[in-house]
Amino acid sequence: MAFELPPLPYDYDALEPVISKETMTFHHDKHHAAYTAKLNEGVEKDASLAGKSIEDILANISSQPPLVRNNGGGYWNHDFFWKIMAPKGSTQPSGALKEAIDAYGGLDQLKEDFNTKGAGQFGSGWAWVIKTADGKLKVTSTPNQDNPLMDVVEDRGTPILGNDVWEHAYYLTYKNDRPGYLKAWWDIVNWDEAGKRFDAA
Ligand code: MN3
Repeated sequence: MAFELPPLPYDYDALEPVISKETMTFHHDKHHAAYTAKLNEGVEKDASLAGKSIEDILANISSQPPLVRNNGGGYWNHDFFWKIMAPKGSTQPSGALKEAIDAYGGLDQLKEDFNTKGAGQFGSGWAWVIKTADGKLKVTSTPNQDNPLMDVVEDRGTPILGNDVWEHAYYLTYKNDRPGYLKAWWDIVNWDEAGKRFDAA
């Protein structure tokens, strides 16, 4: 059974002006579609992967070639990314996640640390907020399409938030201003979805 490109949970222009319709269209229809197709190529080459969930594959990614690591990561990361965004200003942190953010040092501190990680990630990659095994929030980053579910990364945990800092995620609008993109992105966080993931982790 092949992995399928999940549809966006909103219209292509739903995240404007933070992320443009043009960026969303290329990012989903071209980039995410390509990761999905190449993941399926990798799965077809390895019978032991047949029927496995993407989460199972990622948890044992150290046994996989770069084709599966890069595209399995890209497949999962973008599905997660679409879901943890929502139209500008539509949600606010609440519940147990808000309490964890307060324990972390507050939302301003979380944003500052996340933006610093995202801006400092050399080349392409992702900035993350994860829930660690002790139930706390931690800010991390990973290169390329690696993510905190993989057994090859230093900081493992359940992703609560993640931002794509590959140039394809922002260059059409922000050009080389990655920090400006990171700052604006907080306006389109889907805090309801992030809270559900925090509760379930
Ligand atoms: Mn991307």
